[in-house]
Amino acid sequence: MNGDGRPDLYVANDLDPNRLYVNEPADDALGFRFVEQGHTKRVDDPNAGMGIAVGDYSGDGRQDLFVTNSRGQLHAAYRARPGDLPYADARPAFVGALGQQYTGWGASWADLDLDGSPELAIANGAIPVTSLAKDAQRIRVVSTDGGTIRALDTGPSEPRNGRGLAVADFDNDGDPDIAVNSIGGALQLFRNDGAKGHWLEVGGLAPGAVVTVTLPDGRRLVRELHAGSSYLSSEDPRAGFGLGPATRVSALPDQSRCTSSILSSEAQSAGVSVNAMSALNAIEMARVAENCR
Ligand SMILES: [Ca+2]
Ligand SMILES: [Ca+2]
Ligand SMILES: [Ca+2]
Ligand SMILES: [Ca+2]
Repeated sequence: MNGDGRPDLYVANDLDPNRLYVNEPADDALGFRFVEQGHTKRVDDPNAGMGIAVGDYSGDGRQDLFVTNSRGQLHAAYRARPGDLPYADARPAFVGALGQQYTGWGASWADLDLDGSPELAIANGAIPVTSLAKDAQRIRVVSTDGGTIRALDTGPSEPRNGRGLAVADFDNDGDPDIAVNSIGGALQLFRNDGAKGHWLEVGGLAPGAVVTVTLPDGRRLVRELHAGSSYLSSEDPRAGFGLGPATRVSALPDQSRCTSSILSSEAQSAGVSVNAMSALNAIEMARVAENCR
């Protein structure tokens, strides 16, 4: 959360305010302690927090927070700011696209159309569940292009009593796909078809690792690898990037403690050959990660 290389904990906390436990060094056998800073950093939303999505929707390289809440409450959204500044309240940017009629659960950022800007997918389902049919709600997806949050058409998806939501490129064709589990319903697997952009998938790194991809126009895409985010779910262990029309990028994995390791990997990325690029990068990234241990 504060970019110091020590993993922190952010907790969506249902009936209590969300908590932020910042990891600080301690002079004892454990070597660290957690200091609660939810209020100080202004991320202590008191609503019915369920799922957490972490991603840089604002495009400044800093990881922002989105937390799903219940019907009638605004979902919590926090934009990271530089240095020690508290997070900015980004709820007003999202409410126009998401409204307050849905109860949100799992949530994940992913660049679904591979254009270099992330989308946010949210599983929904009303509570308390009194009727599986009546309480079912559709998955929602918003785009963030140009800093404006817009609702996207999710097509003819069946409403479900959605809970967990996980993003992974399950068919390994470069675009992120979405799985949603639900109460009293079958798993939904949304295969992503038609994304036009080029892409890069970086594997072989541990959760907490940060990968930065620099596009030819200088724009930086920063992804942090997570395990167990969203809600009752976990993500693809690879970091996926949509590159838009770019066919050459540089990628830099950074595990923070590893300040002496620098990798600038340039490779061709076009059409099907991008798979070879991903494999090449995965090997190089794994080597850098090994050096960092
Ligand atoms: Ca930290
Ligand atoms: Ca950001
Ligand atoms: Ca996109
Ligand atoms: Ca896919």
